[in-house]
Amino acid sequence: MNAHTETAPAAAASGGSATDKFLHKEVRADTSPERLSAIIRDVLAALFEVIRKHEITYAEYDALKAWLIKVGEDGEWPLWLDVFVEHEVEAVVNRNRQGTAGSIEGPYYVPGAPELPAECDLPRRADEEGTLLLFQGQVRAVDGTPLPGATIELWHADNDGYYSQFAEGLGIPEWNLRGTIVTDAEGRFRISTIQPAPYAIPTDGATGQMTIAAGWSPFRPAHLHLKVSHPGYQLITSQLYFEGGEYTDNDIAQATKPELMLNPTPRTDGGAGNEVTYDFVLDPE
Ligand code: MBD
Ligand code: FE
Repeated sequence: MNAHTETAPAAAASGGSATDKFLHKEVRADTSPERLSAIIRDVLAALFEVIRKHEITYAEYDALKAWLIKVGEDGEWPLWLDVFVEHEVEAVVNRNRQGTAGSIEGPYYVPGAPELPAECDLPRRADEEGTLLLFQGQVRAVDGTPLPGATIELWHADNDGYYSQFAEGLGIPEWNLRGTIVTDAEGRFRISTIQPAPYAIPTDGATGQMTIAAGWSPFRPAHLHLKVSHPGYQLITSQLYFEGGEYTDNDIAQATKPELMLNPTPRTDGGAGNEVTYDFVLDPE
């Protein structure tokens, strides 16, 4: 516990503010009426199967209605969908990748974070808590060619598991622990930040209430979020986790992968904190 935990944000101010952000996103799926019909029919068929299998009662049907209404009222549809559904979409969309594995984007990405040079400090408060982390590596193509001028969008939670712009009332600066890093002439980057804490789904909103009611853990393991891109290559959205960290084998969002584990070790160059190297490999378009 520390100063930042004293005013835990309400669900409406964390999971809920993801709805306000999402409503600014341009959404266009171009799904044909035939495809839409087939998808909806299959979704309903899967639901009917569950109703028959579990012999759903009218009380349970009404509880479902009440809960669905509350997810919307709490503004938690982006949170609920990204926690419980996105991993399956990610698996399908990225199934043929040769390069770095993908993982889910989650509800807390914000485009347009300040641009930073290859060697940089991710914006953080003067009194930012947490173990310092030097995160370095290289961006390459699948054929091994280094990619100078590649873009790494990096965002992550603070030492209490909160994201800037999604924790009203905590006074976290707008772009705290968010940045758009551009790789150097050799495709390398060297970013100084802190290690995030695990994330807990807010337990006062409909998503957390469902999770607790089912007896599930509301946690995600500590993670870094990334979008890595370069003209001529496919953008990859992924996450990196910390080997041996809490909840790495019990992620409520089922978004960990063995190839996305970091193993930071104490810095050997006299600098404080830990260092870790991770290289990204991009698939051609
Ligand atoms: C997160 O921080 C996150 O990454 C996901 C996928 C869902 C909820 C919170
Ligand atoms: Fe996250």
